[in-house]
This record gives sequence, structure tokens and C-alpha cells, in this order.
Amino acid sequence: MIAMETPTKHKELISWVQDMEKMCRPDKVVWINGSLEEKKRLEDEACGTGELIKLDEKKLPGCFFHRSNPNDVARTESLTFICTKNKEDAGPTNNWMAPQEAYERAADIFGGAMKGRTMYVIPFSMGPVGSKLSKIGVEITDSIYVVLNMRIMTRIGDAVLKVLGENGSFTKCLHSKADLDIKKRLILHFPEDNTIWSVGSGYGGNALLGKKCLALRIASWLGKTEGWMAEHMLILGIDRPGKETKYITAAFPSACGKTNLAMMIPPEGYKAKGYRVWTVGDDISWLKIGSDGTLRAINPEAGYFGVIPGTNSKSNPNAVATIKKNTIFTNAALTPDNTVWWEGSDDPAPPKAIDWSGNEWHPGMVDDRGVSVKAAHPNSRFTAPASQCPCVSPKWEDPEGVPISAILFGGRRANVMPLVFETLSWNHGVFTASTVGSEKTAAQEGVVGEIRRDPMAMLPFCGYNMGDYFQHWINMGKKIPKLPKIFHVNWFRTDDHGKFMWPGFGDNMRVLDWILDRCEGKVDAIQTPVGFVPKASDINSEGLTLAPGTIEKLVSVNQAEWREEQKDQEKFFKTFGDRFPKELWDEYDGLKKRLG
Ligand code: GTP
Ligand code: SPV
Ligand code: MN
Repeated sequence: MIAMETPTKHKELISWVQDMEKMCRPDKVVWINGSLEEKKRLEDEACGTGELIKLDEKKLPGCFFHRSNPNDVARTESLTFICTKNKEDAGPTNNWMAPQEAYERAADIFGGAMKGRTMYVIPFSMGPVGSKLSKIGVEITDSIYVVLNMRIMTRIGDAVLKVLGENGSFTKCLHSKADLDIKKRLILHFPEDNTIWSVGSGYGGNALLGKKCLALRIASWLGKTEGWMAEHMLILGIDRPGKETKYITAAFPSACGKTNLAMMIPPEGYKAKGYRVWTVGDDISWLKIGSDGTLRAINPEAGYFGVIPGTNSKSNPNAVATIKKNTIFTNAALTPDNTVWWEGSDDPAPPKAIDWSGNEWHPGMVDDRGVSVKAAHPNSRFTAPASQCPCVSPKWEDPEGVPISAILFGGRRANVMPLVFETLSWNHGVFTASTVGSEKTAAQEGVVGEIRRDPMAMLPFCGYNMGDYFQHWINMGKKIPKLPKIFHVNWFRTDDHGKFMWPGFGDNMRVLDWILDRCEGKVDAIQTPVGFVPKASDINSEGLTLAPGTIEKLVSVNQAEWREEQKDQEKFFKTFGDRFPKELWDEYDGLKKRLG
């Protein structure tokens, strides 16, 4: 089969594409150029086969609906592997497979998997095209859904090939849905070969290979060798009256509030004074030392792949505005008037709908065991262009990145963790980040309330031994002339009745305000064994209706609880053996002494 003319003279790229074509045996090969004609042609074709459903053009212009296979609705961590020559280089937190075995096992599944299909070749840039901070990848896929999502989430096409030139380096990303059989699903990373092979899934982080696979797992490895960092962090800018915009990053585990914080609208009182929040990114951040000595962050992505349920004009008005057009909705419910609906939407439930799995649904429906049936999958997602966000930062595509004043870490913790504390030093901040934990919710496997350690919110995304990753964080601290301060936040502390004590969402501005004041040395704090907490009176509660003493409770540090917490930290740290940095054991010991 003769491919269409190749739009590049890059020999390594051409020969790799030919090799993959030989293995996957598609009917034809199409190089993606990124044009609007091409987009239209692919949308038409996908609507023809039912892969996409065109939504009502008046109510949701340019929007499409997609249902993934019901066995394929989230990342599959147990089928995700880091394939380094030495097992120790993948570390105790990753699944490992020897590269040769991995290539062989996957080749069996990829062999002939694209028969009767088209193989698309997508050149893409993570980060603004041509920026020194950007990286190029090429994804081969047999899924139009993947092409159209990559078109939103990354920069694709001829402009990228031009920057790649005839011998630029790129990450080789091979993807096939194959037959969507979970027993033949593998998400393989070969950091030593700058290569990703993903087969058997068509969903999100498993299939849009620029996102978690390249921009976190491969990039974290590149960052360690090249002296920068790839992190699971949102980036936002904050305007305060009479001051220049300050930027912060924040790492929270999946579905713990990054998109919400990144697009937050400050409370009325703050807005009136001139406070404003700007979104630079909502999921991934690449951090490098700038020539001015600050730590600079870029968002390598160009779109948002956000959690749909719970998105409404109270929780996240900016997201609601962002997804009004040119958006792909995956696994929400389809209404009879050809729009989409989800639990926690602004609209009342439709009298009937087709749910995320393709079955008829009506409000109040329960299953055999009497459990209410959800119309939208809890992990249903929107894919929308970042440029459509009303509060997108004017600097979101700045090739130099934005200078970071503070780094926040946090998880979902009903107790122990105060609303906010400032760490005592960079190394203490890294220690605190390495202990981040988050509660499993009723929707996850395991015991409800059980803490899963998720250091830096990177547990599923670090492409190498996390002991070495912690060391890299320590080493970076020695090299950054203008170090950001590191904070820990927790929006999820509950009272004796299990109710969230903190209103969260836009009101998180009150905490960010204190954080920036600390960065500017404008407010004192109370030193506790775990770090600096605010004086209750320094958290502005104007306009909030909180029971007296709530802020005191929110920022309190219970030393007995912390001593318990440390036992669990120790167990976790020990799993890294001698790859665990001495500096972090020192911080552990320091905390233990302070706790008495
Ligand atoms: P990924 O895209 O999976 O990486 O997740 P994310 O961190 O961007 O998650 P997202 O912002 O979509 O989090 C959604 C969940 O967090 C929803 O259940 C929200 O209701 C909840 N959430 C977000 N912010 C807050 C908050 O300030 N307080 C409380 N109580 N819940 C919040
Ligand atoms: C996450 O799980 O952290 C996500 C969604 O952002 S996915 O792209 O599927 O990984
Ligand atoms: Mn994420």
C-alpha cells in the first residue's frame, strides 16, 4: 500500500512510521496537518460510523458526544508499565516490565490490529510551538476520537513538523484501540528509548499520549536528566489590588480540585476590591529555572480534559462558559433534544436520557440492589480548548513561562491536615510533598477513608524510581536562586458530623491571599511542629457564615494525630530503601523531635 506523500524529510520519523505500518497493517496512512478541512472531514467520518454524535448545533455549536467502551472509562494503573533495563530504575511504586518482553507482548497485540482501518500520524507539540521549553511527539493512532482530542489538547500538524526539521528529536508514541479487550490492554513507557506504546484502550490518559504518558511519565524522566521538572500541577495567576500578577502552582491528586482552583472566581468582596484569578493550566506544569533566577512554569497542554459531574455555574462558572462550544463530551448522558446532561449540572434532569453506557435512563432510577443509577459516568470528561476559558491568562502561551512564587500540595483529608500551613524550608516542603495522602472515596476500590500515599500527586505519573525523583526535587532546591515557598492545603477537613468545615471553591481565594501575604513577608504566623499556620484572624472571613471557632479548628494541629500520621509515613518511606534521600529522613526525624 503506497502512503500519501510524506510531509517531512525527517528520515528517522519516516522509517519509524514505515516500521509501525508494517506491524499494524492499516489500509492506509494519513498524516495529520492540523487544517480545518481535515477536522471537518474527520468529524463527518466519525459521525458516519457512530464514533461521535453531533450535538444540537444551536445549543452546543461545534460540540460532539462520545461513549467509550464501558470497560474503558478511566486510566488503568494496573496495566501501566515503566520498561527500563533495570527494574530498580522503575522503583517500588511503578509496575515494571523488561523492555524486550514488553515490546514482544505488545507487538503480538499490535500485529495486524489496524487492518481495515486508517493509521493517522499526528505530529504534536507539548508547549507553544517552537518554545525552548516545549517538546515534540508524534502519535500514531487508529482512532479519530484520539486525533480530534489531540487537536484540542495539544498543538498539532505541519507547524510542528517544520520545527522538528530533518533531525529534531521527538517522542515516538504508538497507539491502537485494537479490539478494546481489557485482557489485551497495555500502556508501556520506554523512557530509555523516548517511546510510548499503548494498546487496547481508547480513553483519556491511556490514549491521548501527549498527556500523562509524555507530559508526565516521559517528561519527568527527561526533566531529571536535563535539570527541570514535570509535575501534576495547575498553574494560576492572581491579581491583587495595586500589585503585579503573582503565579502559583498546585498539585492535588486526580479529581481533588485542580481544574476548580485553576478557574476559580474570587468571592464578591474580593472581586469588588480588584482581585482576579487567571488560568495558565489546570493539570500539568513543566518547571524550569529562568534566566532571572525564578522558577518558571509552562502549561504543556492546549486544552482541558476535565471532570464533568459537578461542573455547574456555582462550582465552576468559567468551566461552564468554556464548554459551551467546540467541546467533546465523553461518557455524559445524551438527552432527547441532543444535548448532554450530568449529575450536578445547572439543568434539571431530563425526563429520560441515554446514559453513559448506552442504556435508557430516567430520574430516580435504581439498580437491582436499590442503588441509584448515574446518568453520567463519575469520570466522564469534557475536552475543550484552553483559549475558550473566560479567565485564560494573557500569558498562558508565553514561551518563557510564568515566574512561580508559591507551590501548593494537598489531598482529600477529613482530619489531621490543617486548612493551610507553610513549610519551614525547601527540604521540609519536599518532605511534606512526599507524604501527601488522599482518602479513597466510596467510588474507589478499597476501604473508604483509607489513605493512599500520593507523593506530589505523582504516584501514577512518575516515569522512574520515586526515590530518585525525591532526590531530584532536593537537588533542584539547591539550584533555584529565587526559591518559591512550599505550602500544604486541605479543603476537605470535616467536622464531627462529617461535613466539610471549609466552603472551598471561590472561597479558597481567602487562603491564597494569606499565602501571597506570607510570600511577601507581610503577615506573621504561628509556628507549630509541622510548619507555620495562620492566626485565625488573618484568614479573611468577611461574607462567610461560619460557626464561631471554625477557622481555629480548621488551622489546628493535633499532635497525637500527627504522631500516628508519621508511623504511616515511615512505612511508606522504607519501601524506597537506599534510593530514599537522606535529606528527607532528616526532615522526618526533625518533625518527630518537634512532635515529641
Ligand atoms: P484530574 O483532572 O483528574 O487531574 O482532577 P482535578 O484535580 O482537576 O479535579 P477537579 O477540579 O475536576 O475536582 C473535582 C472534584 O473535587 C469534584 O468532586 C469537586 O466537587 C471537588 N472539589 C474541587 N474543589 C473543591 C473545594 O474547594 N472544596 C470541596 N469540598 N470540593 C472541591
Ligand atoms: C487524571 O486522572 O489525573 C486526569 C485524567 O487528569 S486522565 O487524562 O485520564 O489521566
Ligand atoms: Mn490529572
